[in-house]
Amino acid sequence: MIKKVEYLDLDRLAQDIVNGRELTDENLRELLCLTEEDEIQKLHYVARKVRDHFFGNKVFLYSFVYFSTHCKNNCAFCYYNRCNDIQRYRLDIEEIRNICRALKNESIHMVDLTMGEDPYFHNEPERFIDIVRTVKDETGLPIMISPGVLDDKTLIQLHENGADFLALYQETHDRELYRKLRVGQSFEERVHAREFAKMIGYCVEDGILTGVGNDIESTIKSLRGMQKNKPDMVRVMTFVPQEGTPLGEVSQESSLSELKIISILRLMFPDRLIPASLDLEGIDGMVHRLNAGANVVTSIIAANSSLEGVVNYDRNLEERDRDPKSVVDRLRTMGMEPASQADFKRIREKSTGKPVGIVGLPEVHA
Ligand code: SAM
Ligand code: MD0
Ligand code: SF4
Repeated sequence: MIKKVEYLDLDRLAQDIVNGRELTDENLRELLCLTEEDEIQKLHYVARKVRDHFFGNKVFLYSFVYFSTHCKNNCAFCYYNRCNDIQRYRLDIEEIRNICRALKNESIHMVDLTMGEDPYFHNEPERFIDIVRTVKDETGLPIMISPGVLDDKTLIQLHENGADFLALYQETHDRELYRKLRVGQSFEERVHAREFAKMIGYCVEDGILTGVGNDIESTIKSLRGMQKNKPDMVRVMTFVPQEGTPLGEVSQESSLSELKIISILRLMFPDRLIPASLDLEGIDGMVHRLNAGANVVTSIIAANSSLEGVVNYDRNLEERDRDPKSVVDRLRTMGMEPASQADFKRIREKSTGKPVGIVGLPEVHA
């Protein structure tokens, strides 16, 4: 599909995708198997053409607030799994309020409130609802929640109190691999939480890991699995082995596979949000991910913050360099710039099918 295709044809291929052409499994297989640098660059070129058709040079920026690193689960890939003997923290409401005050003056489109499946909040959801309400009151910004699996009632209450976006990544839609990664966690419950959230008016993000034992066929299963749930945002992250975890000794894959999958995600989800996470390779890594077709920058953390990311490429560095200003400065060198909040509102309204911020089931279009 990409092999031996000249740039002229690539523009036509990009136009076909914009016009609704769907990739077959055979196309996916061929793209995932690309190894020649010039063919991979053509894939990235087509992905950028498609992205630029829908978003121009505009990028969305999410601030990342990991407010509790306690977790009752033991995901084999995660530094914060309950069996890992690490320092953990849980922010109180005043610490969160202070973070919000700093956030207000930055060109951020959404605040991502993330936690481990911390029993302090999971057993008393009102505590989390209170945080969401506080962040909404303090910033007035759209809020993404990344809390792990929550029941329907709690998802409704959170949405009623200001949660706009649910991030809940399946990691893989290959059930056998899922069992090895999200140990002891229900595959169906995770899928249901995203489907229910979508139904009651959230925008939803699904994501997969690569370099975690996923072969080509497993990756195709995951790409199709994400497509089925019609997410508003889709991501892929390279698995980064974490000290003290069951997969800690696995050798880390280069980001080439992640970059290929970002471009493939762009061709499969042409008008959706696709992140370049700073968590993996910081701002230099952001450039490659945007050039592969991403259009969101996530895991933005203030320069003086001591908060964790999730993978934390900069855990042992003196200074964080993933603050909003550093991100925007680098975007500008690429001829890109932050989108407006109005752009973001339009995207969320298009996804939810109703004015954002209104709670309740979307009206059914006859
Ligand atoms: N506890 C919540 C959950 O598990 O959904 C939120 C925590 S954070 C958003 C978890 C996500 O970060 C995982 O779903 C995974 O995609 C990513 N992640 C965690 N550990 C990782 C690692 N070592 N390498 C790459 N991605 C990782
Ligand atoms: C990121 N550290 O985007 C964040 C995290 C959670 N919704 C996102 C994985 O890399
Ligand atoms: Fe806990 Fe989430 Fe990490 Fe799994 S990925 S161990 S649920 S914080």
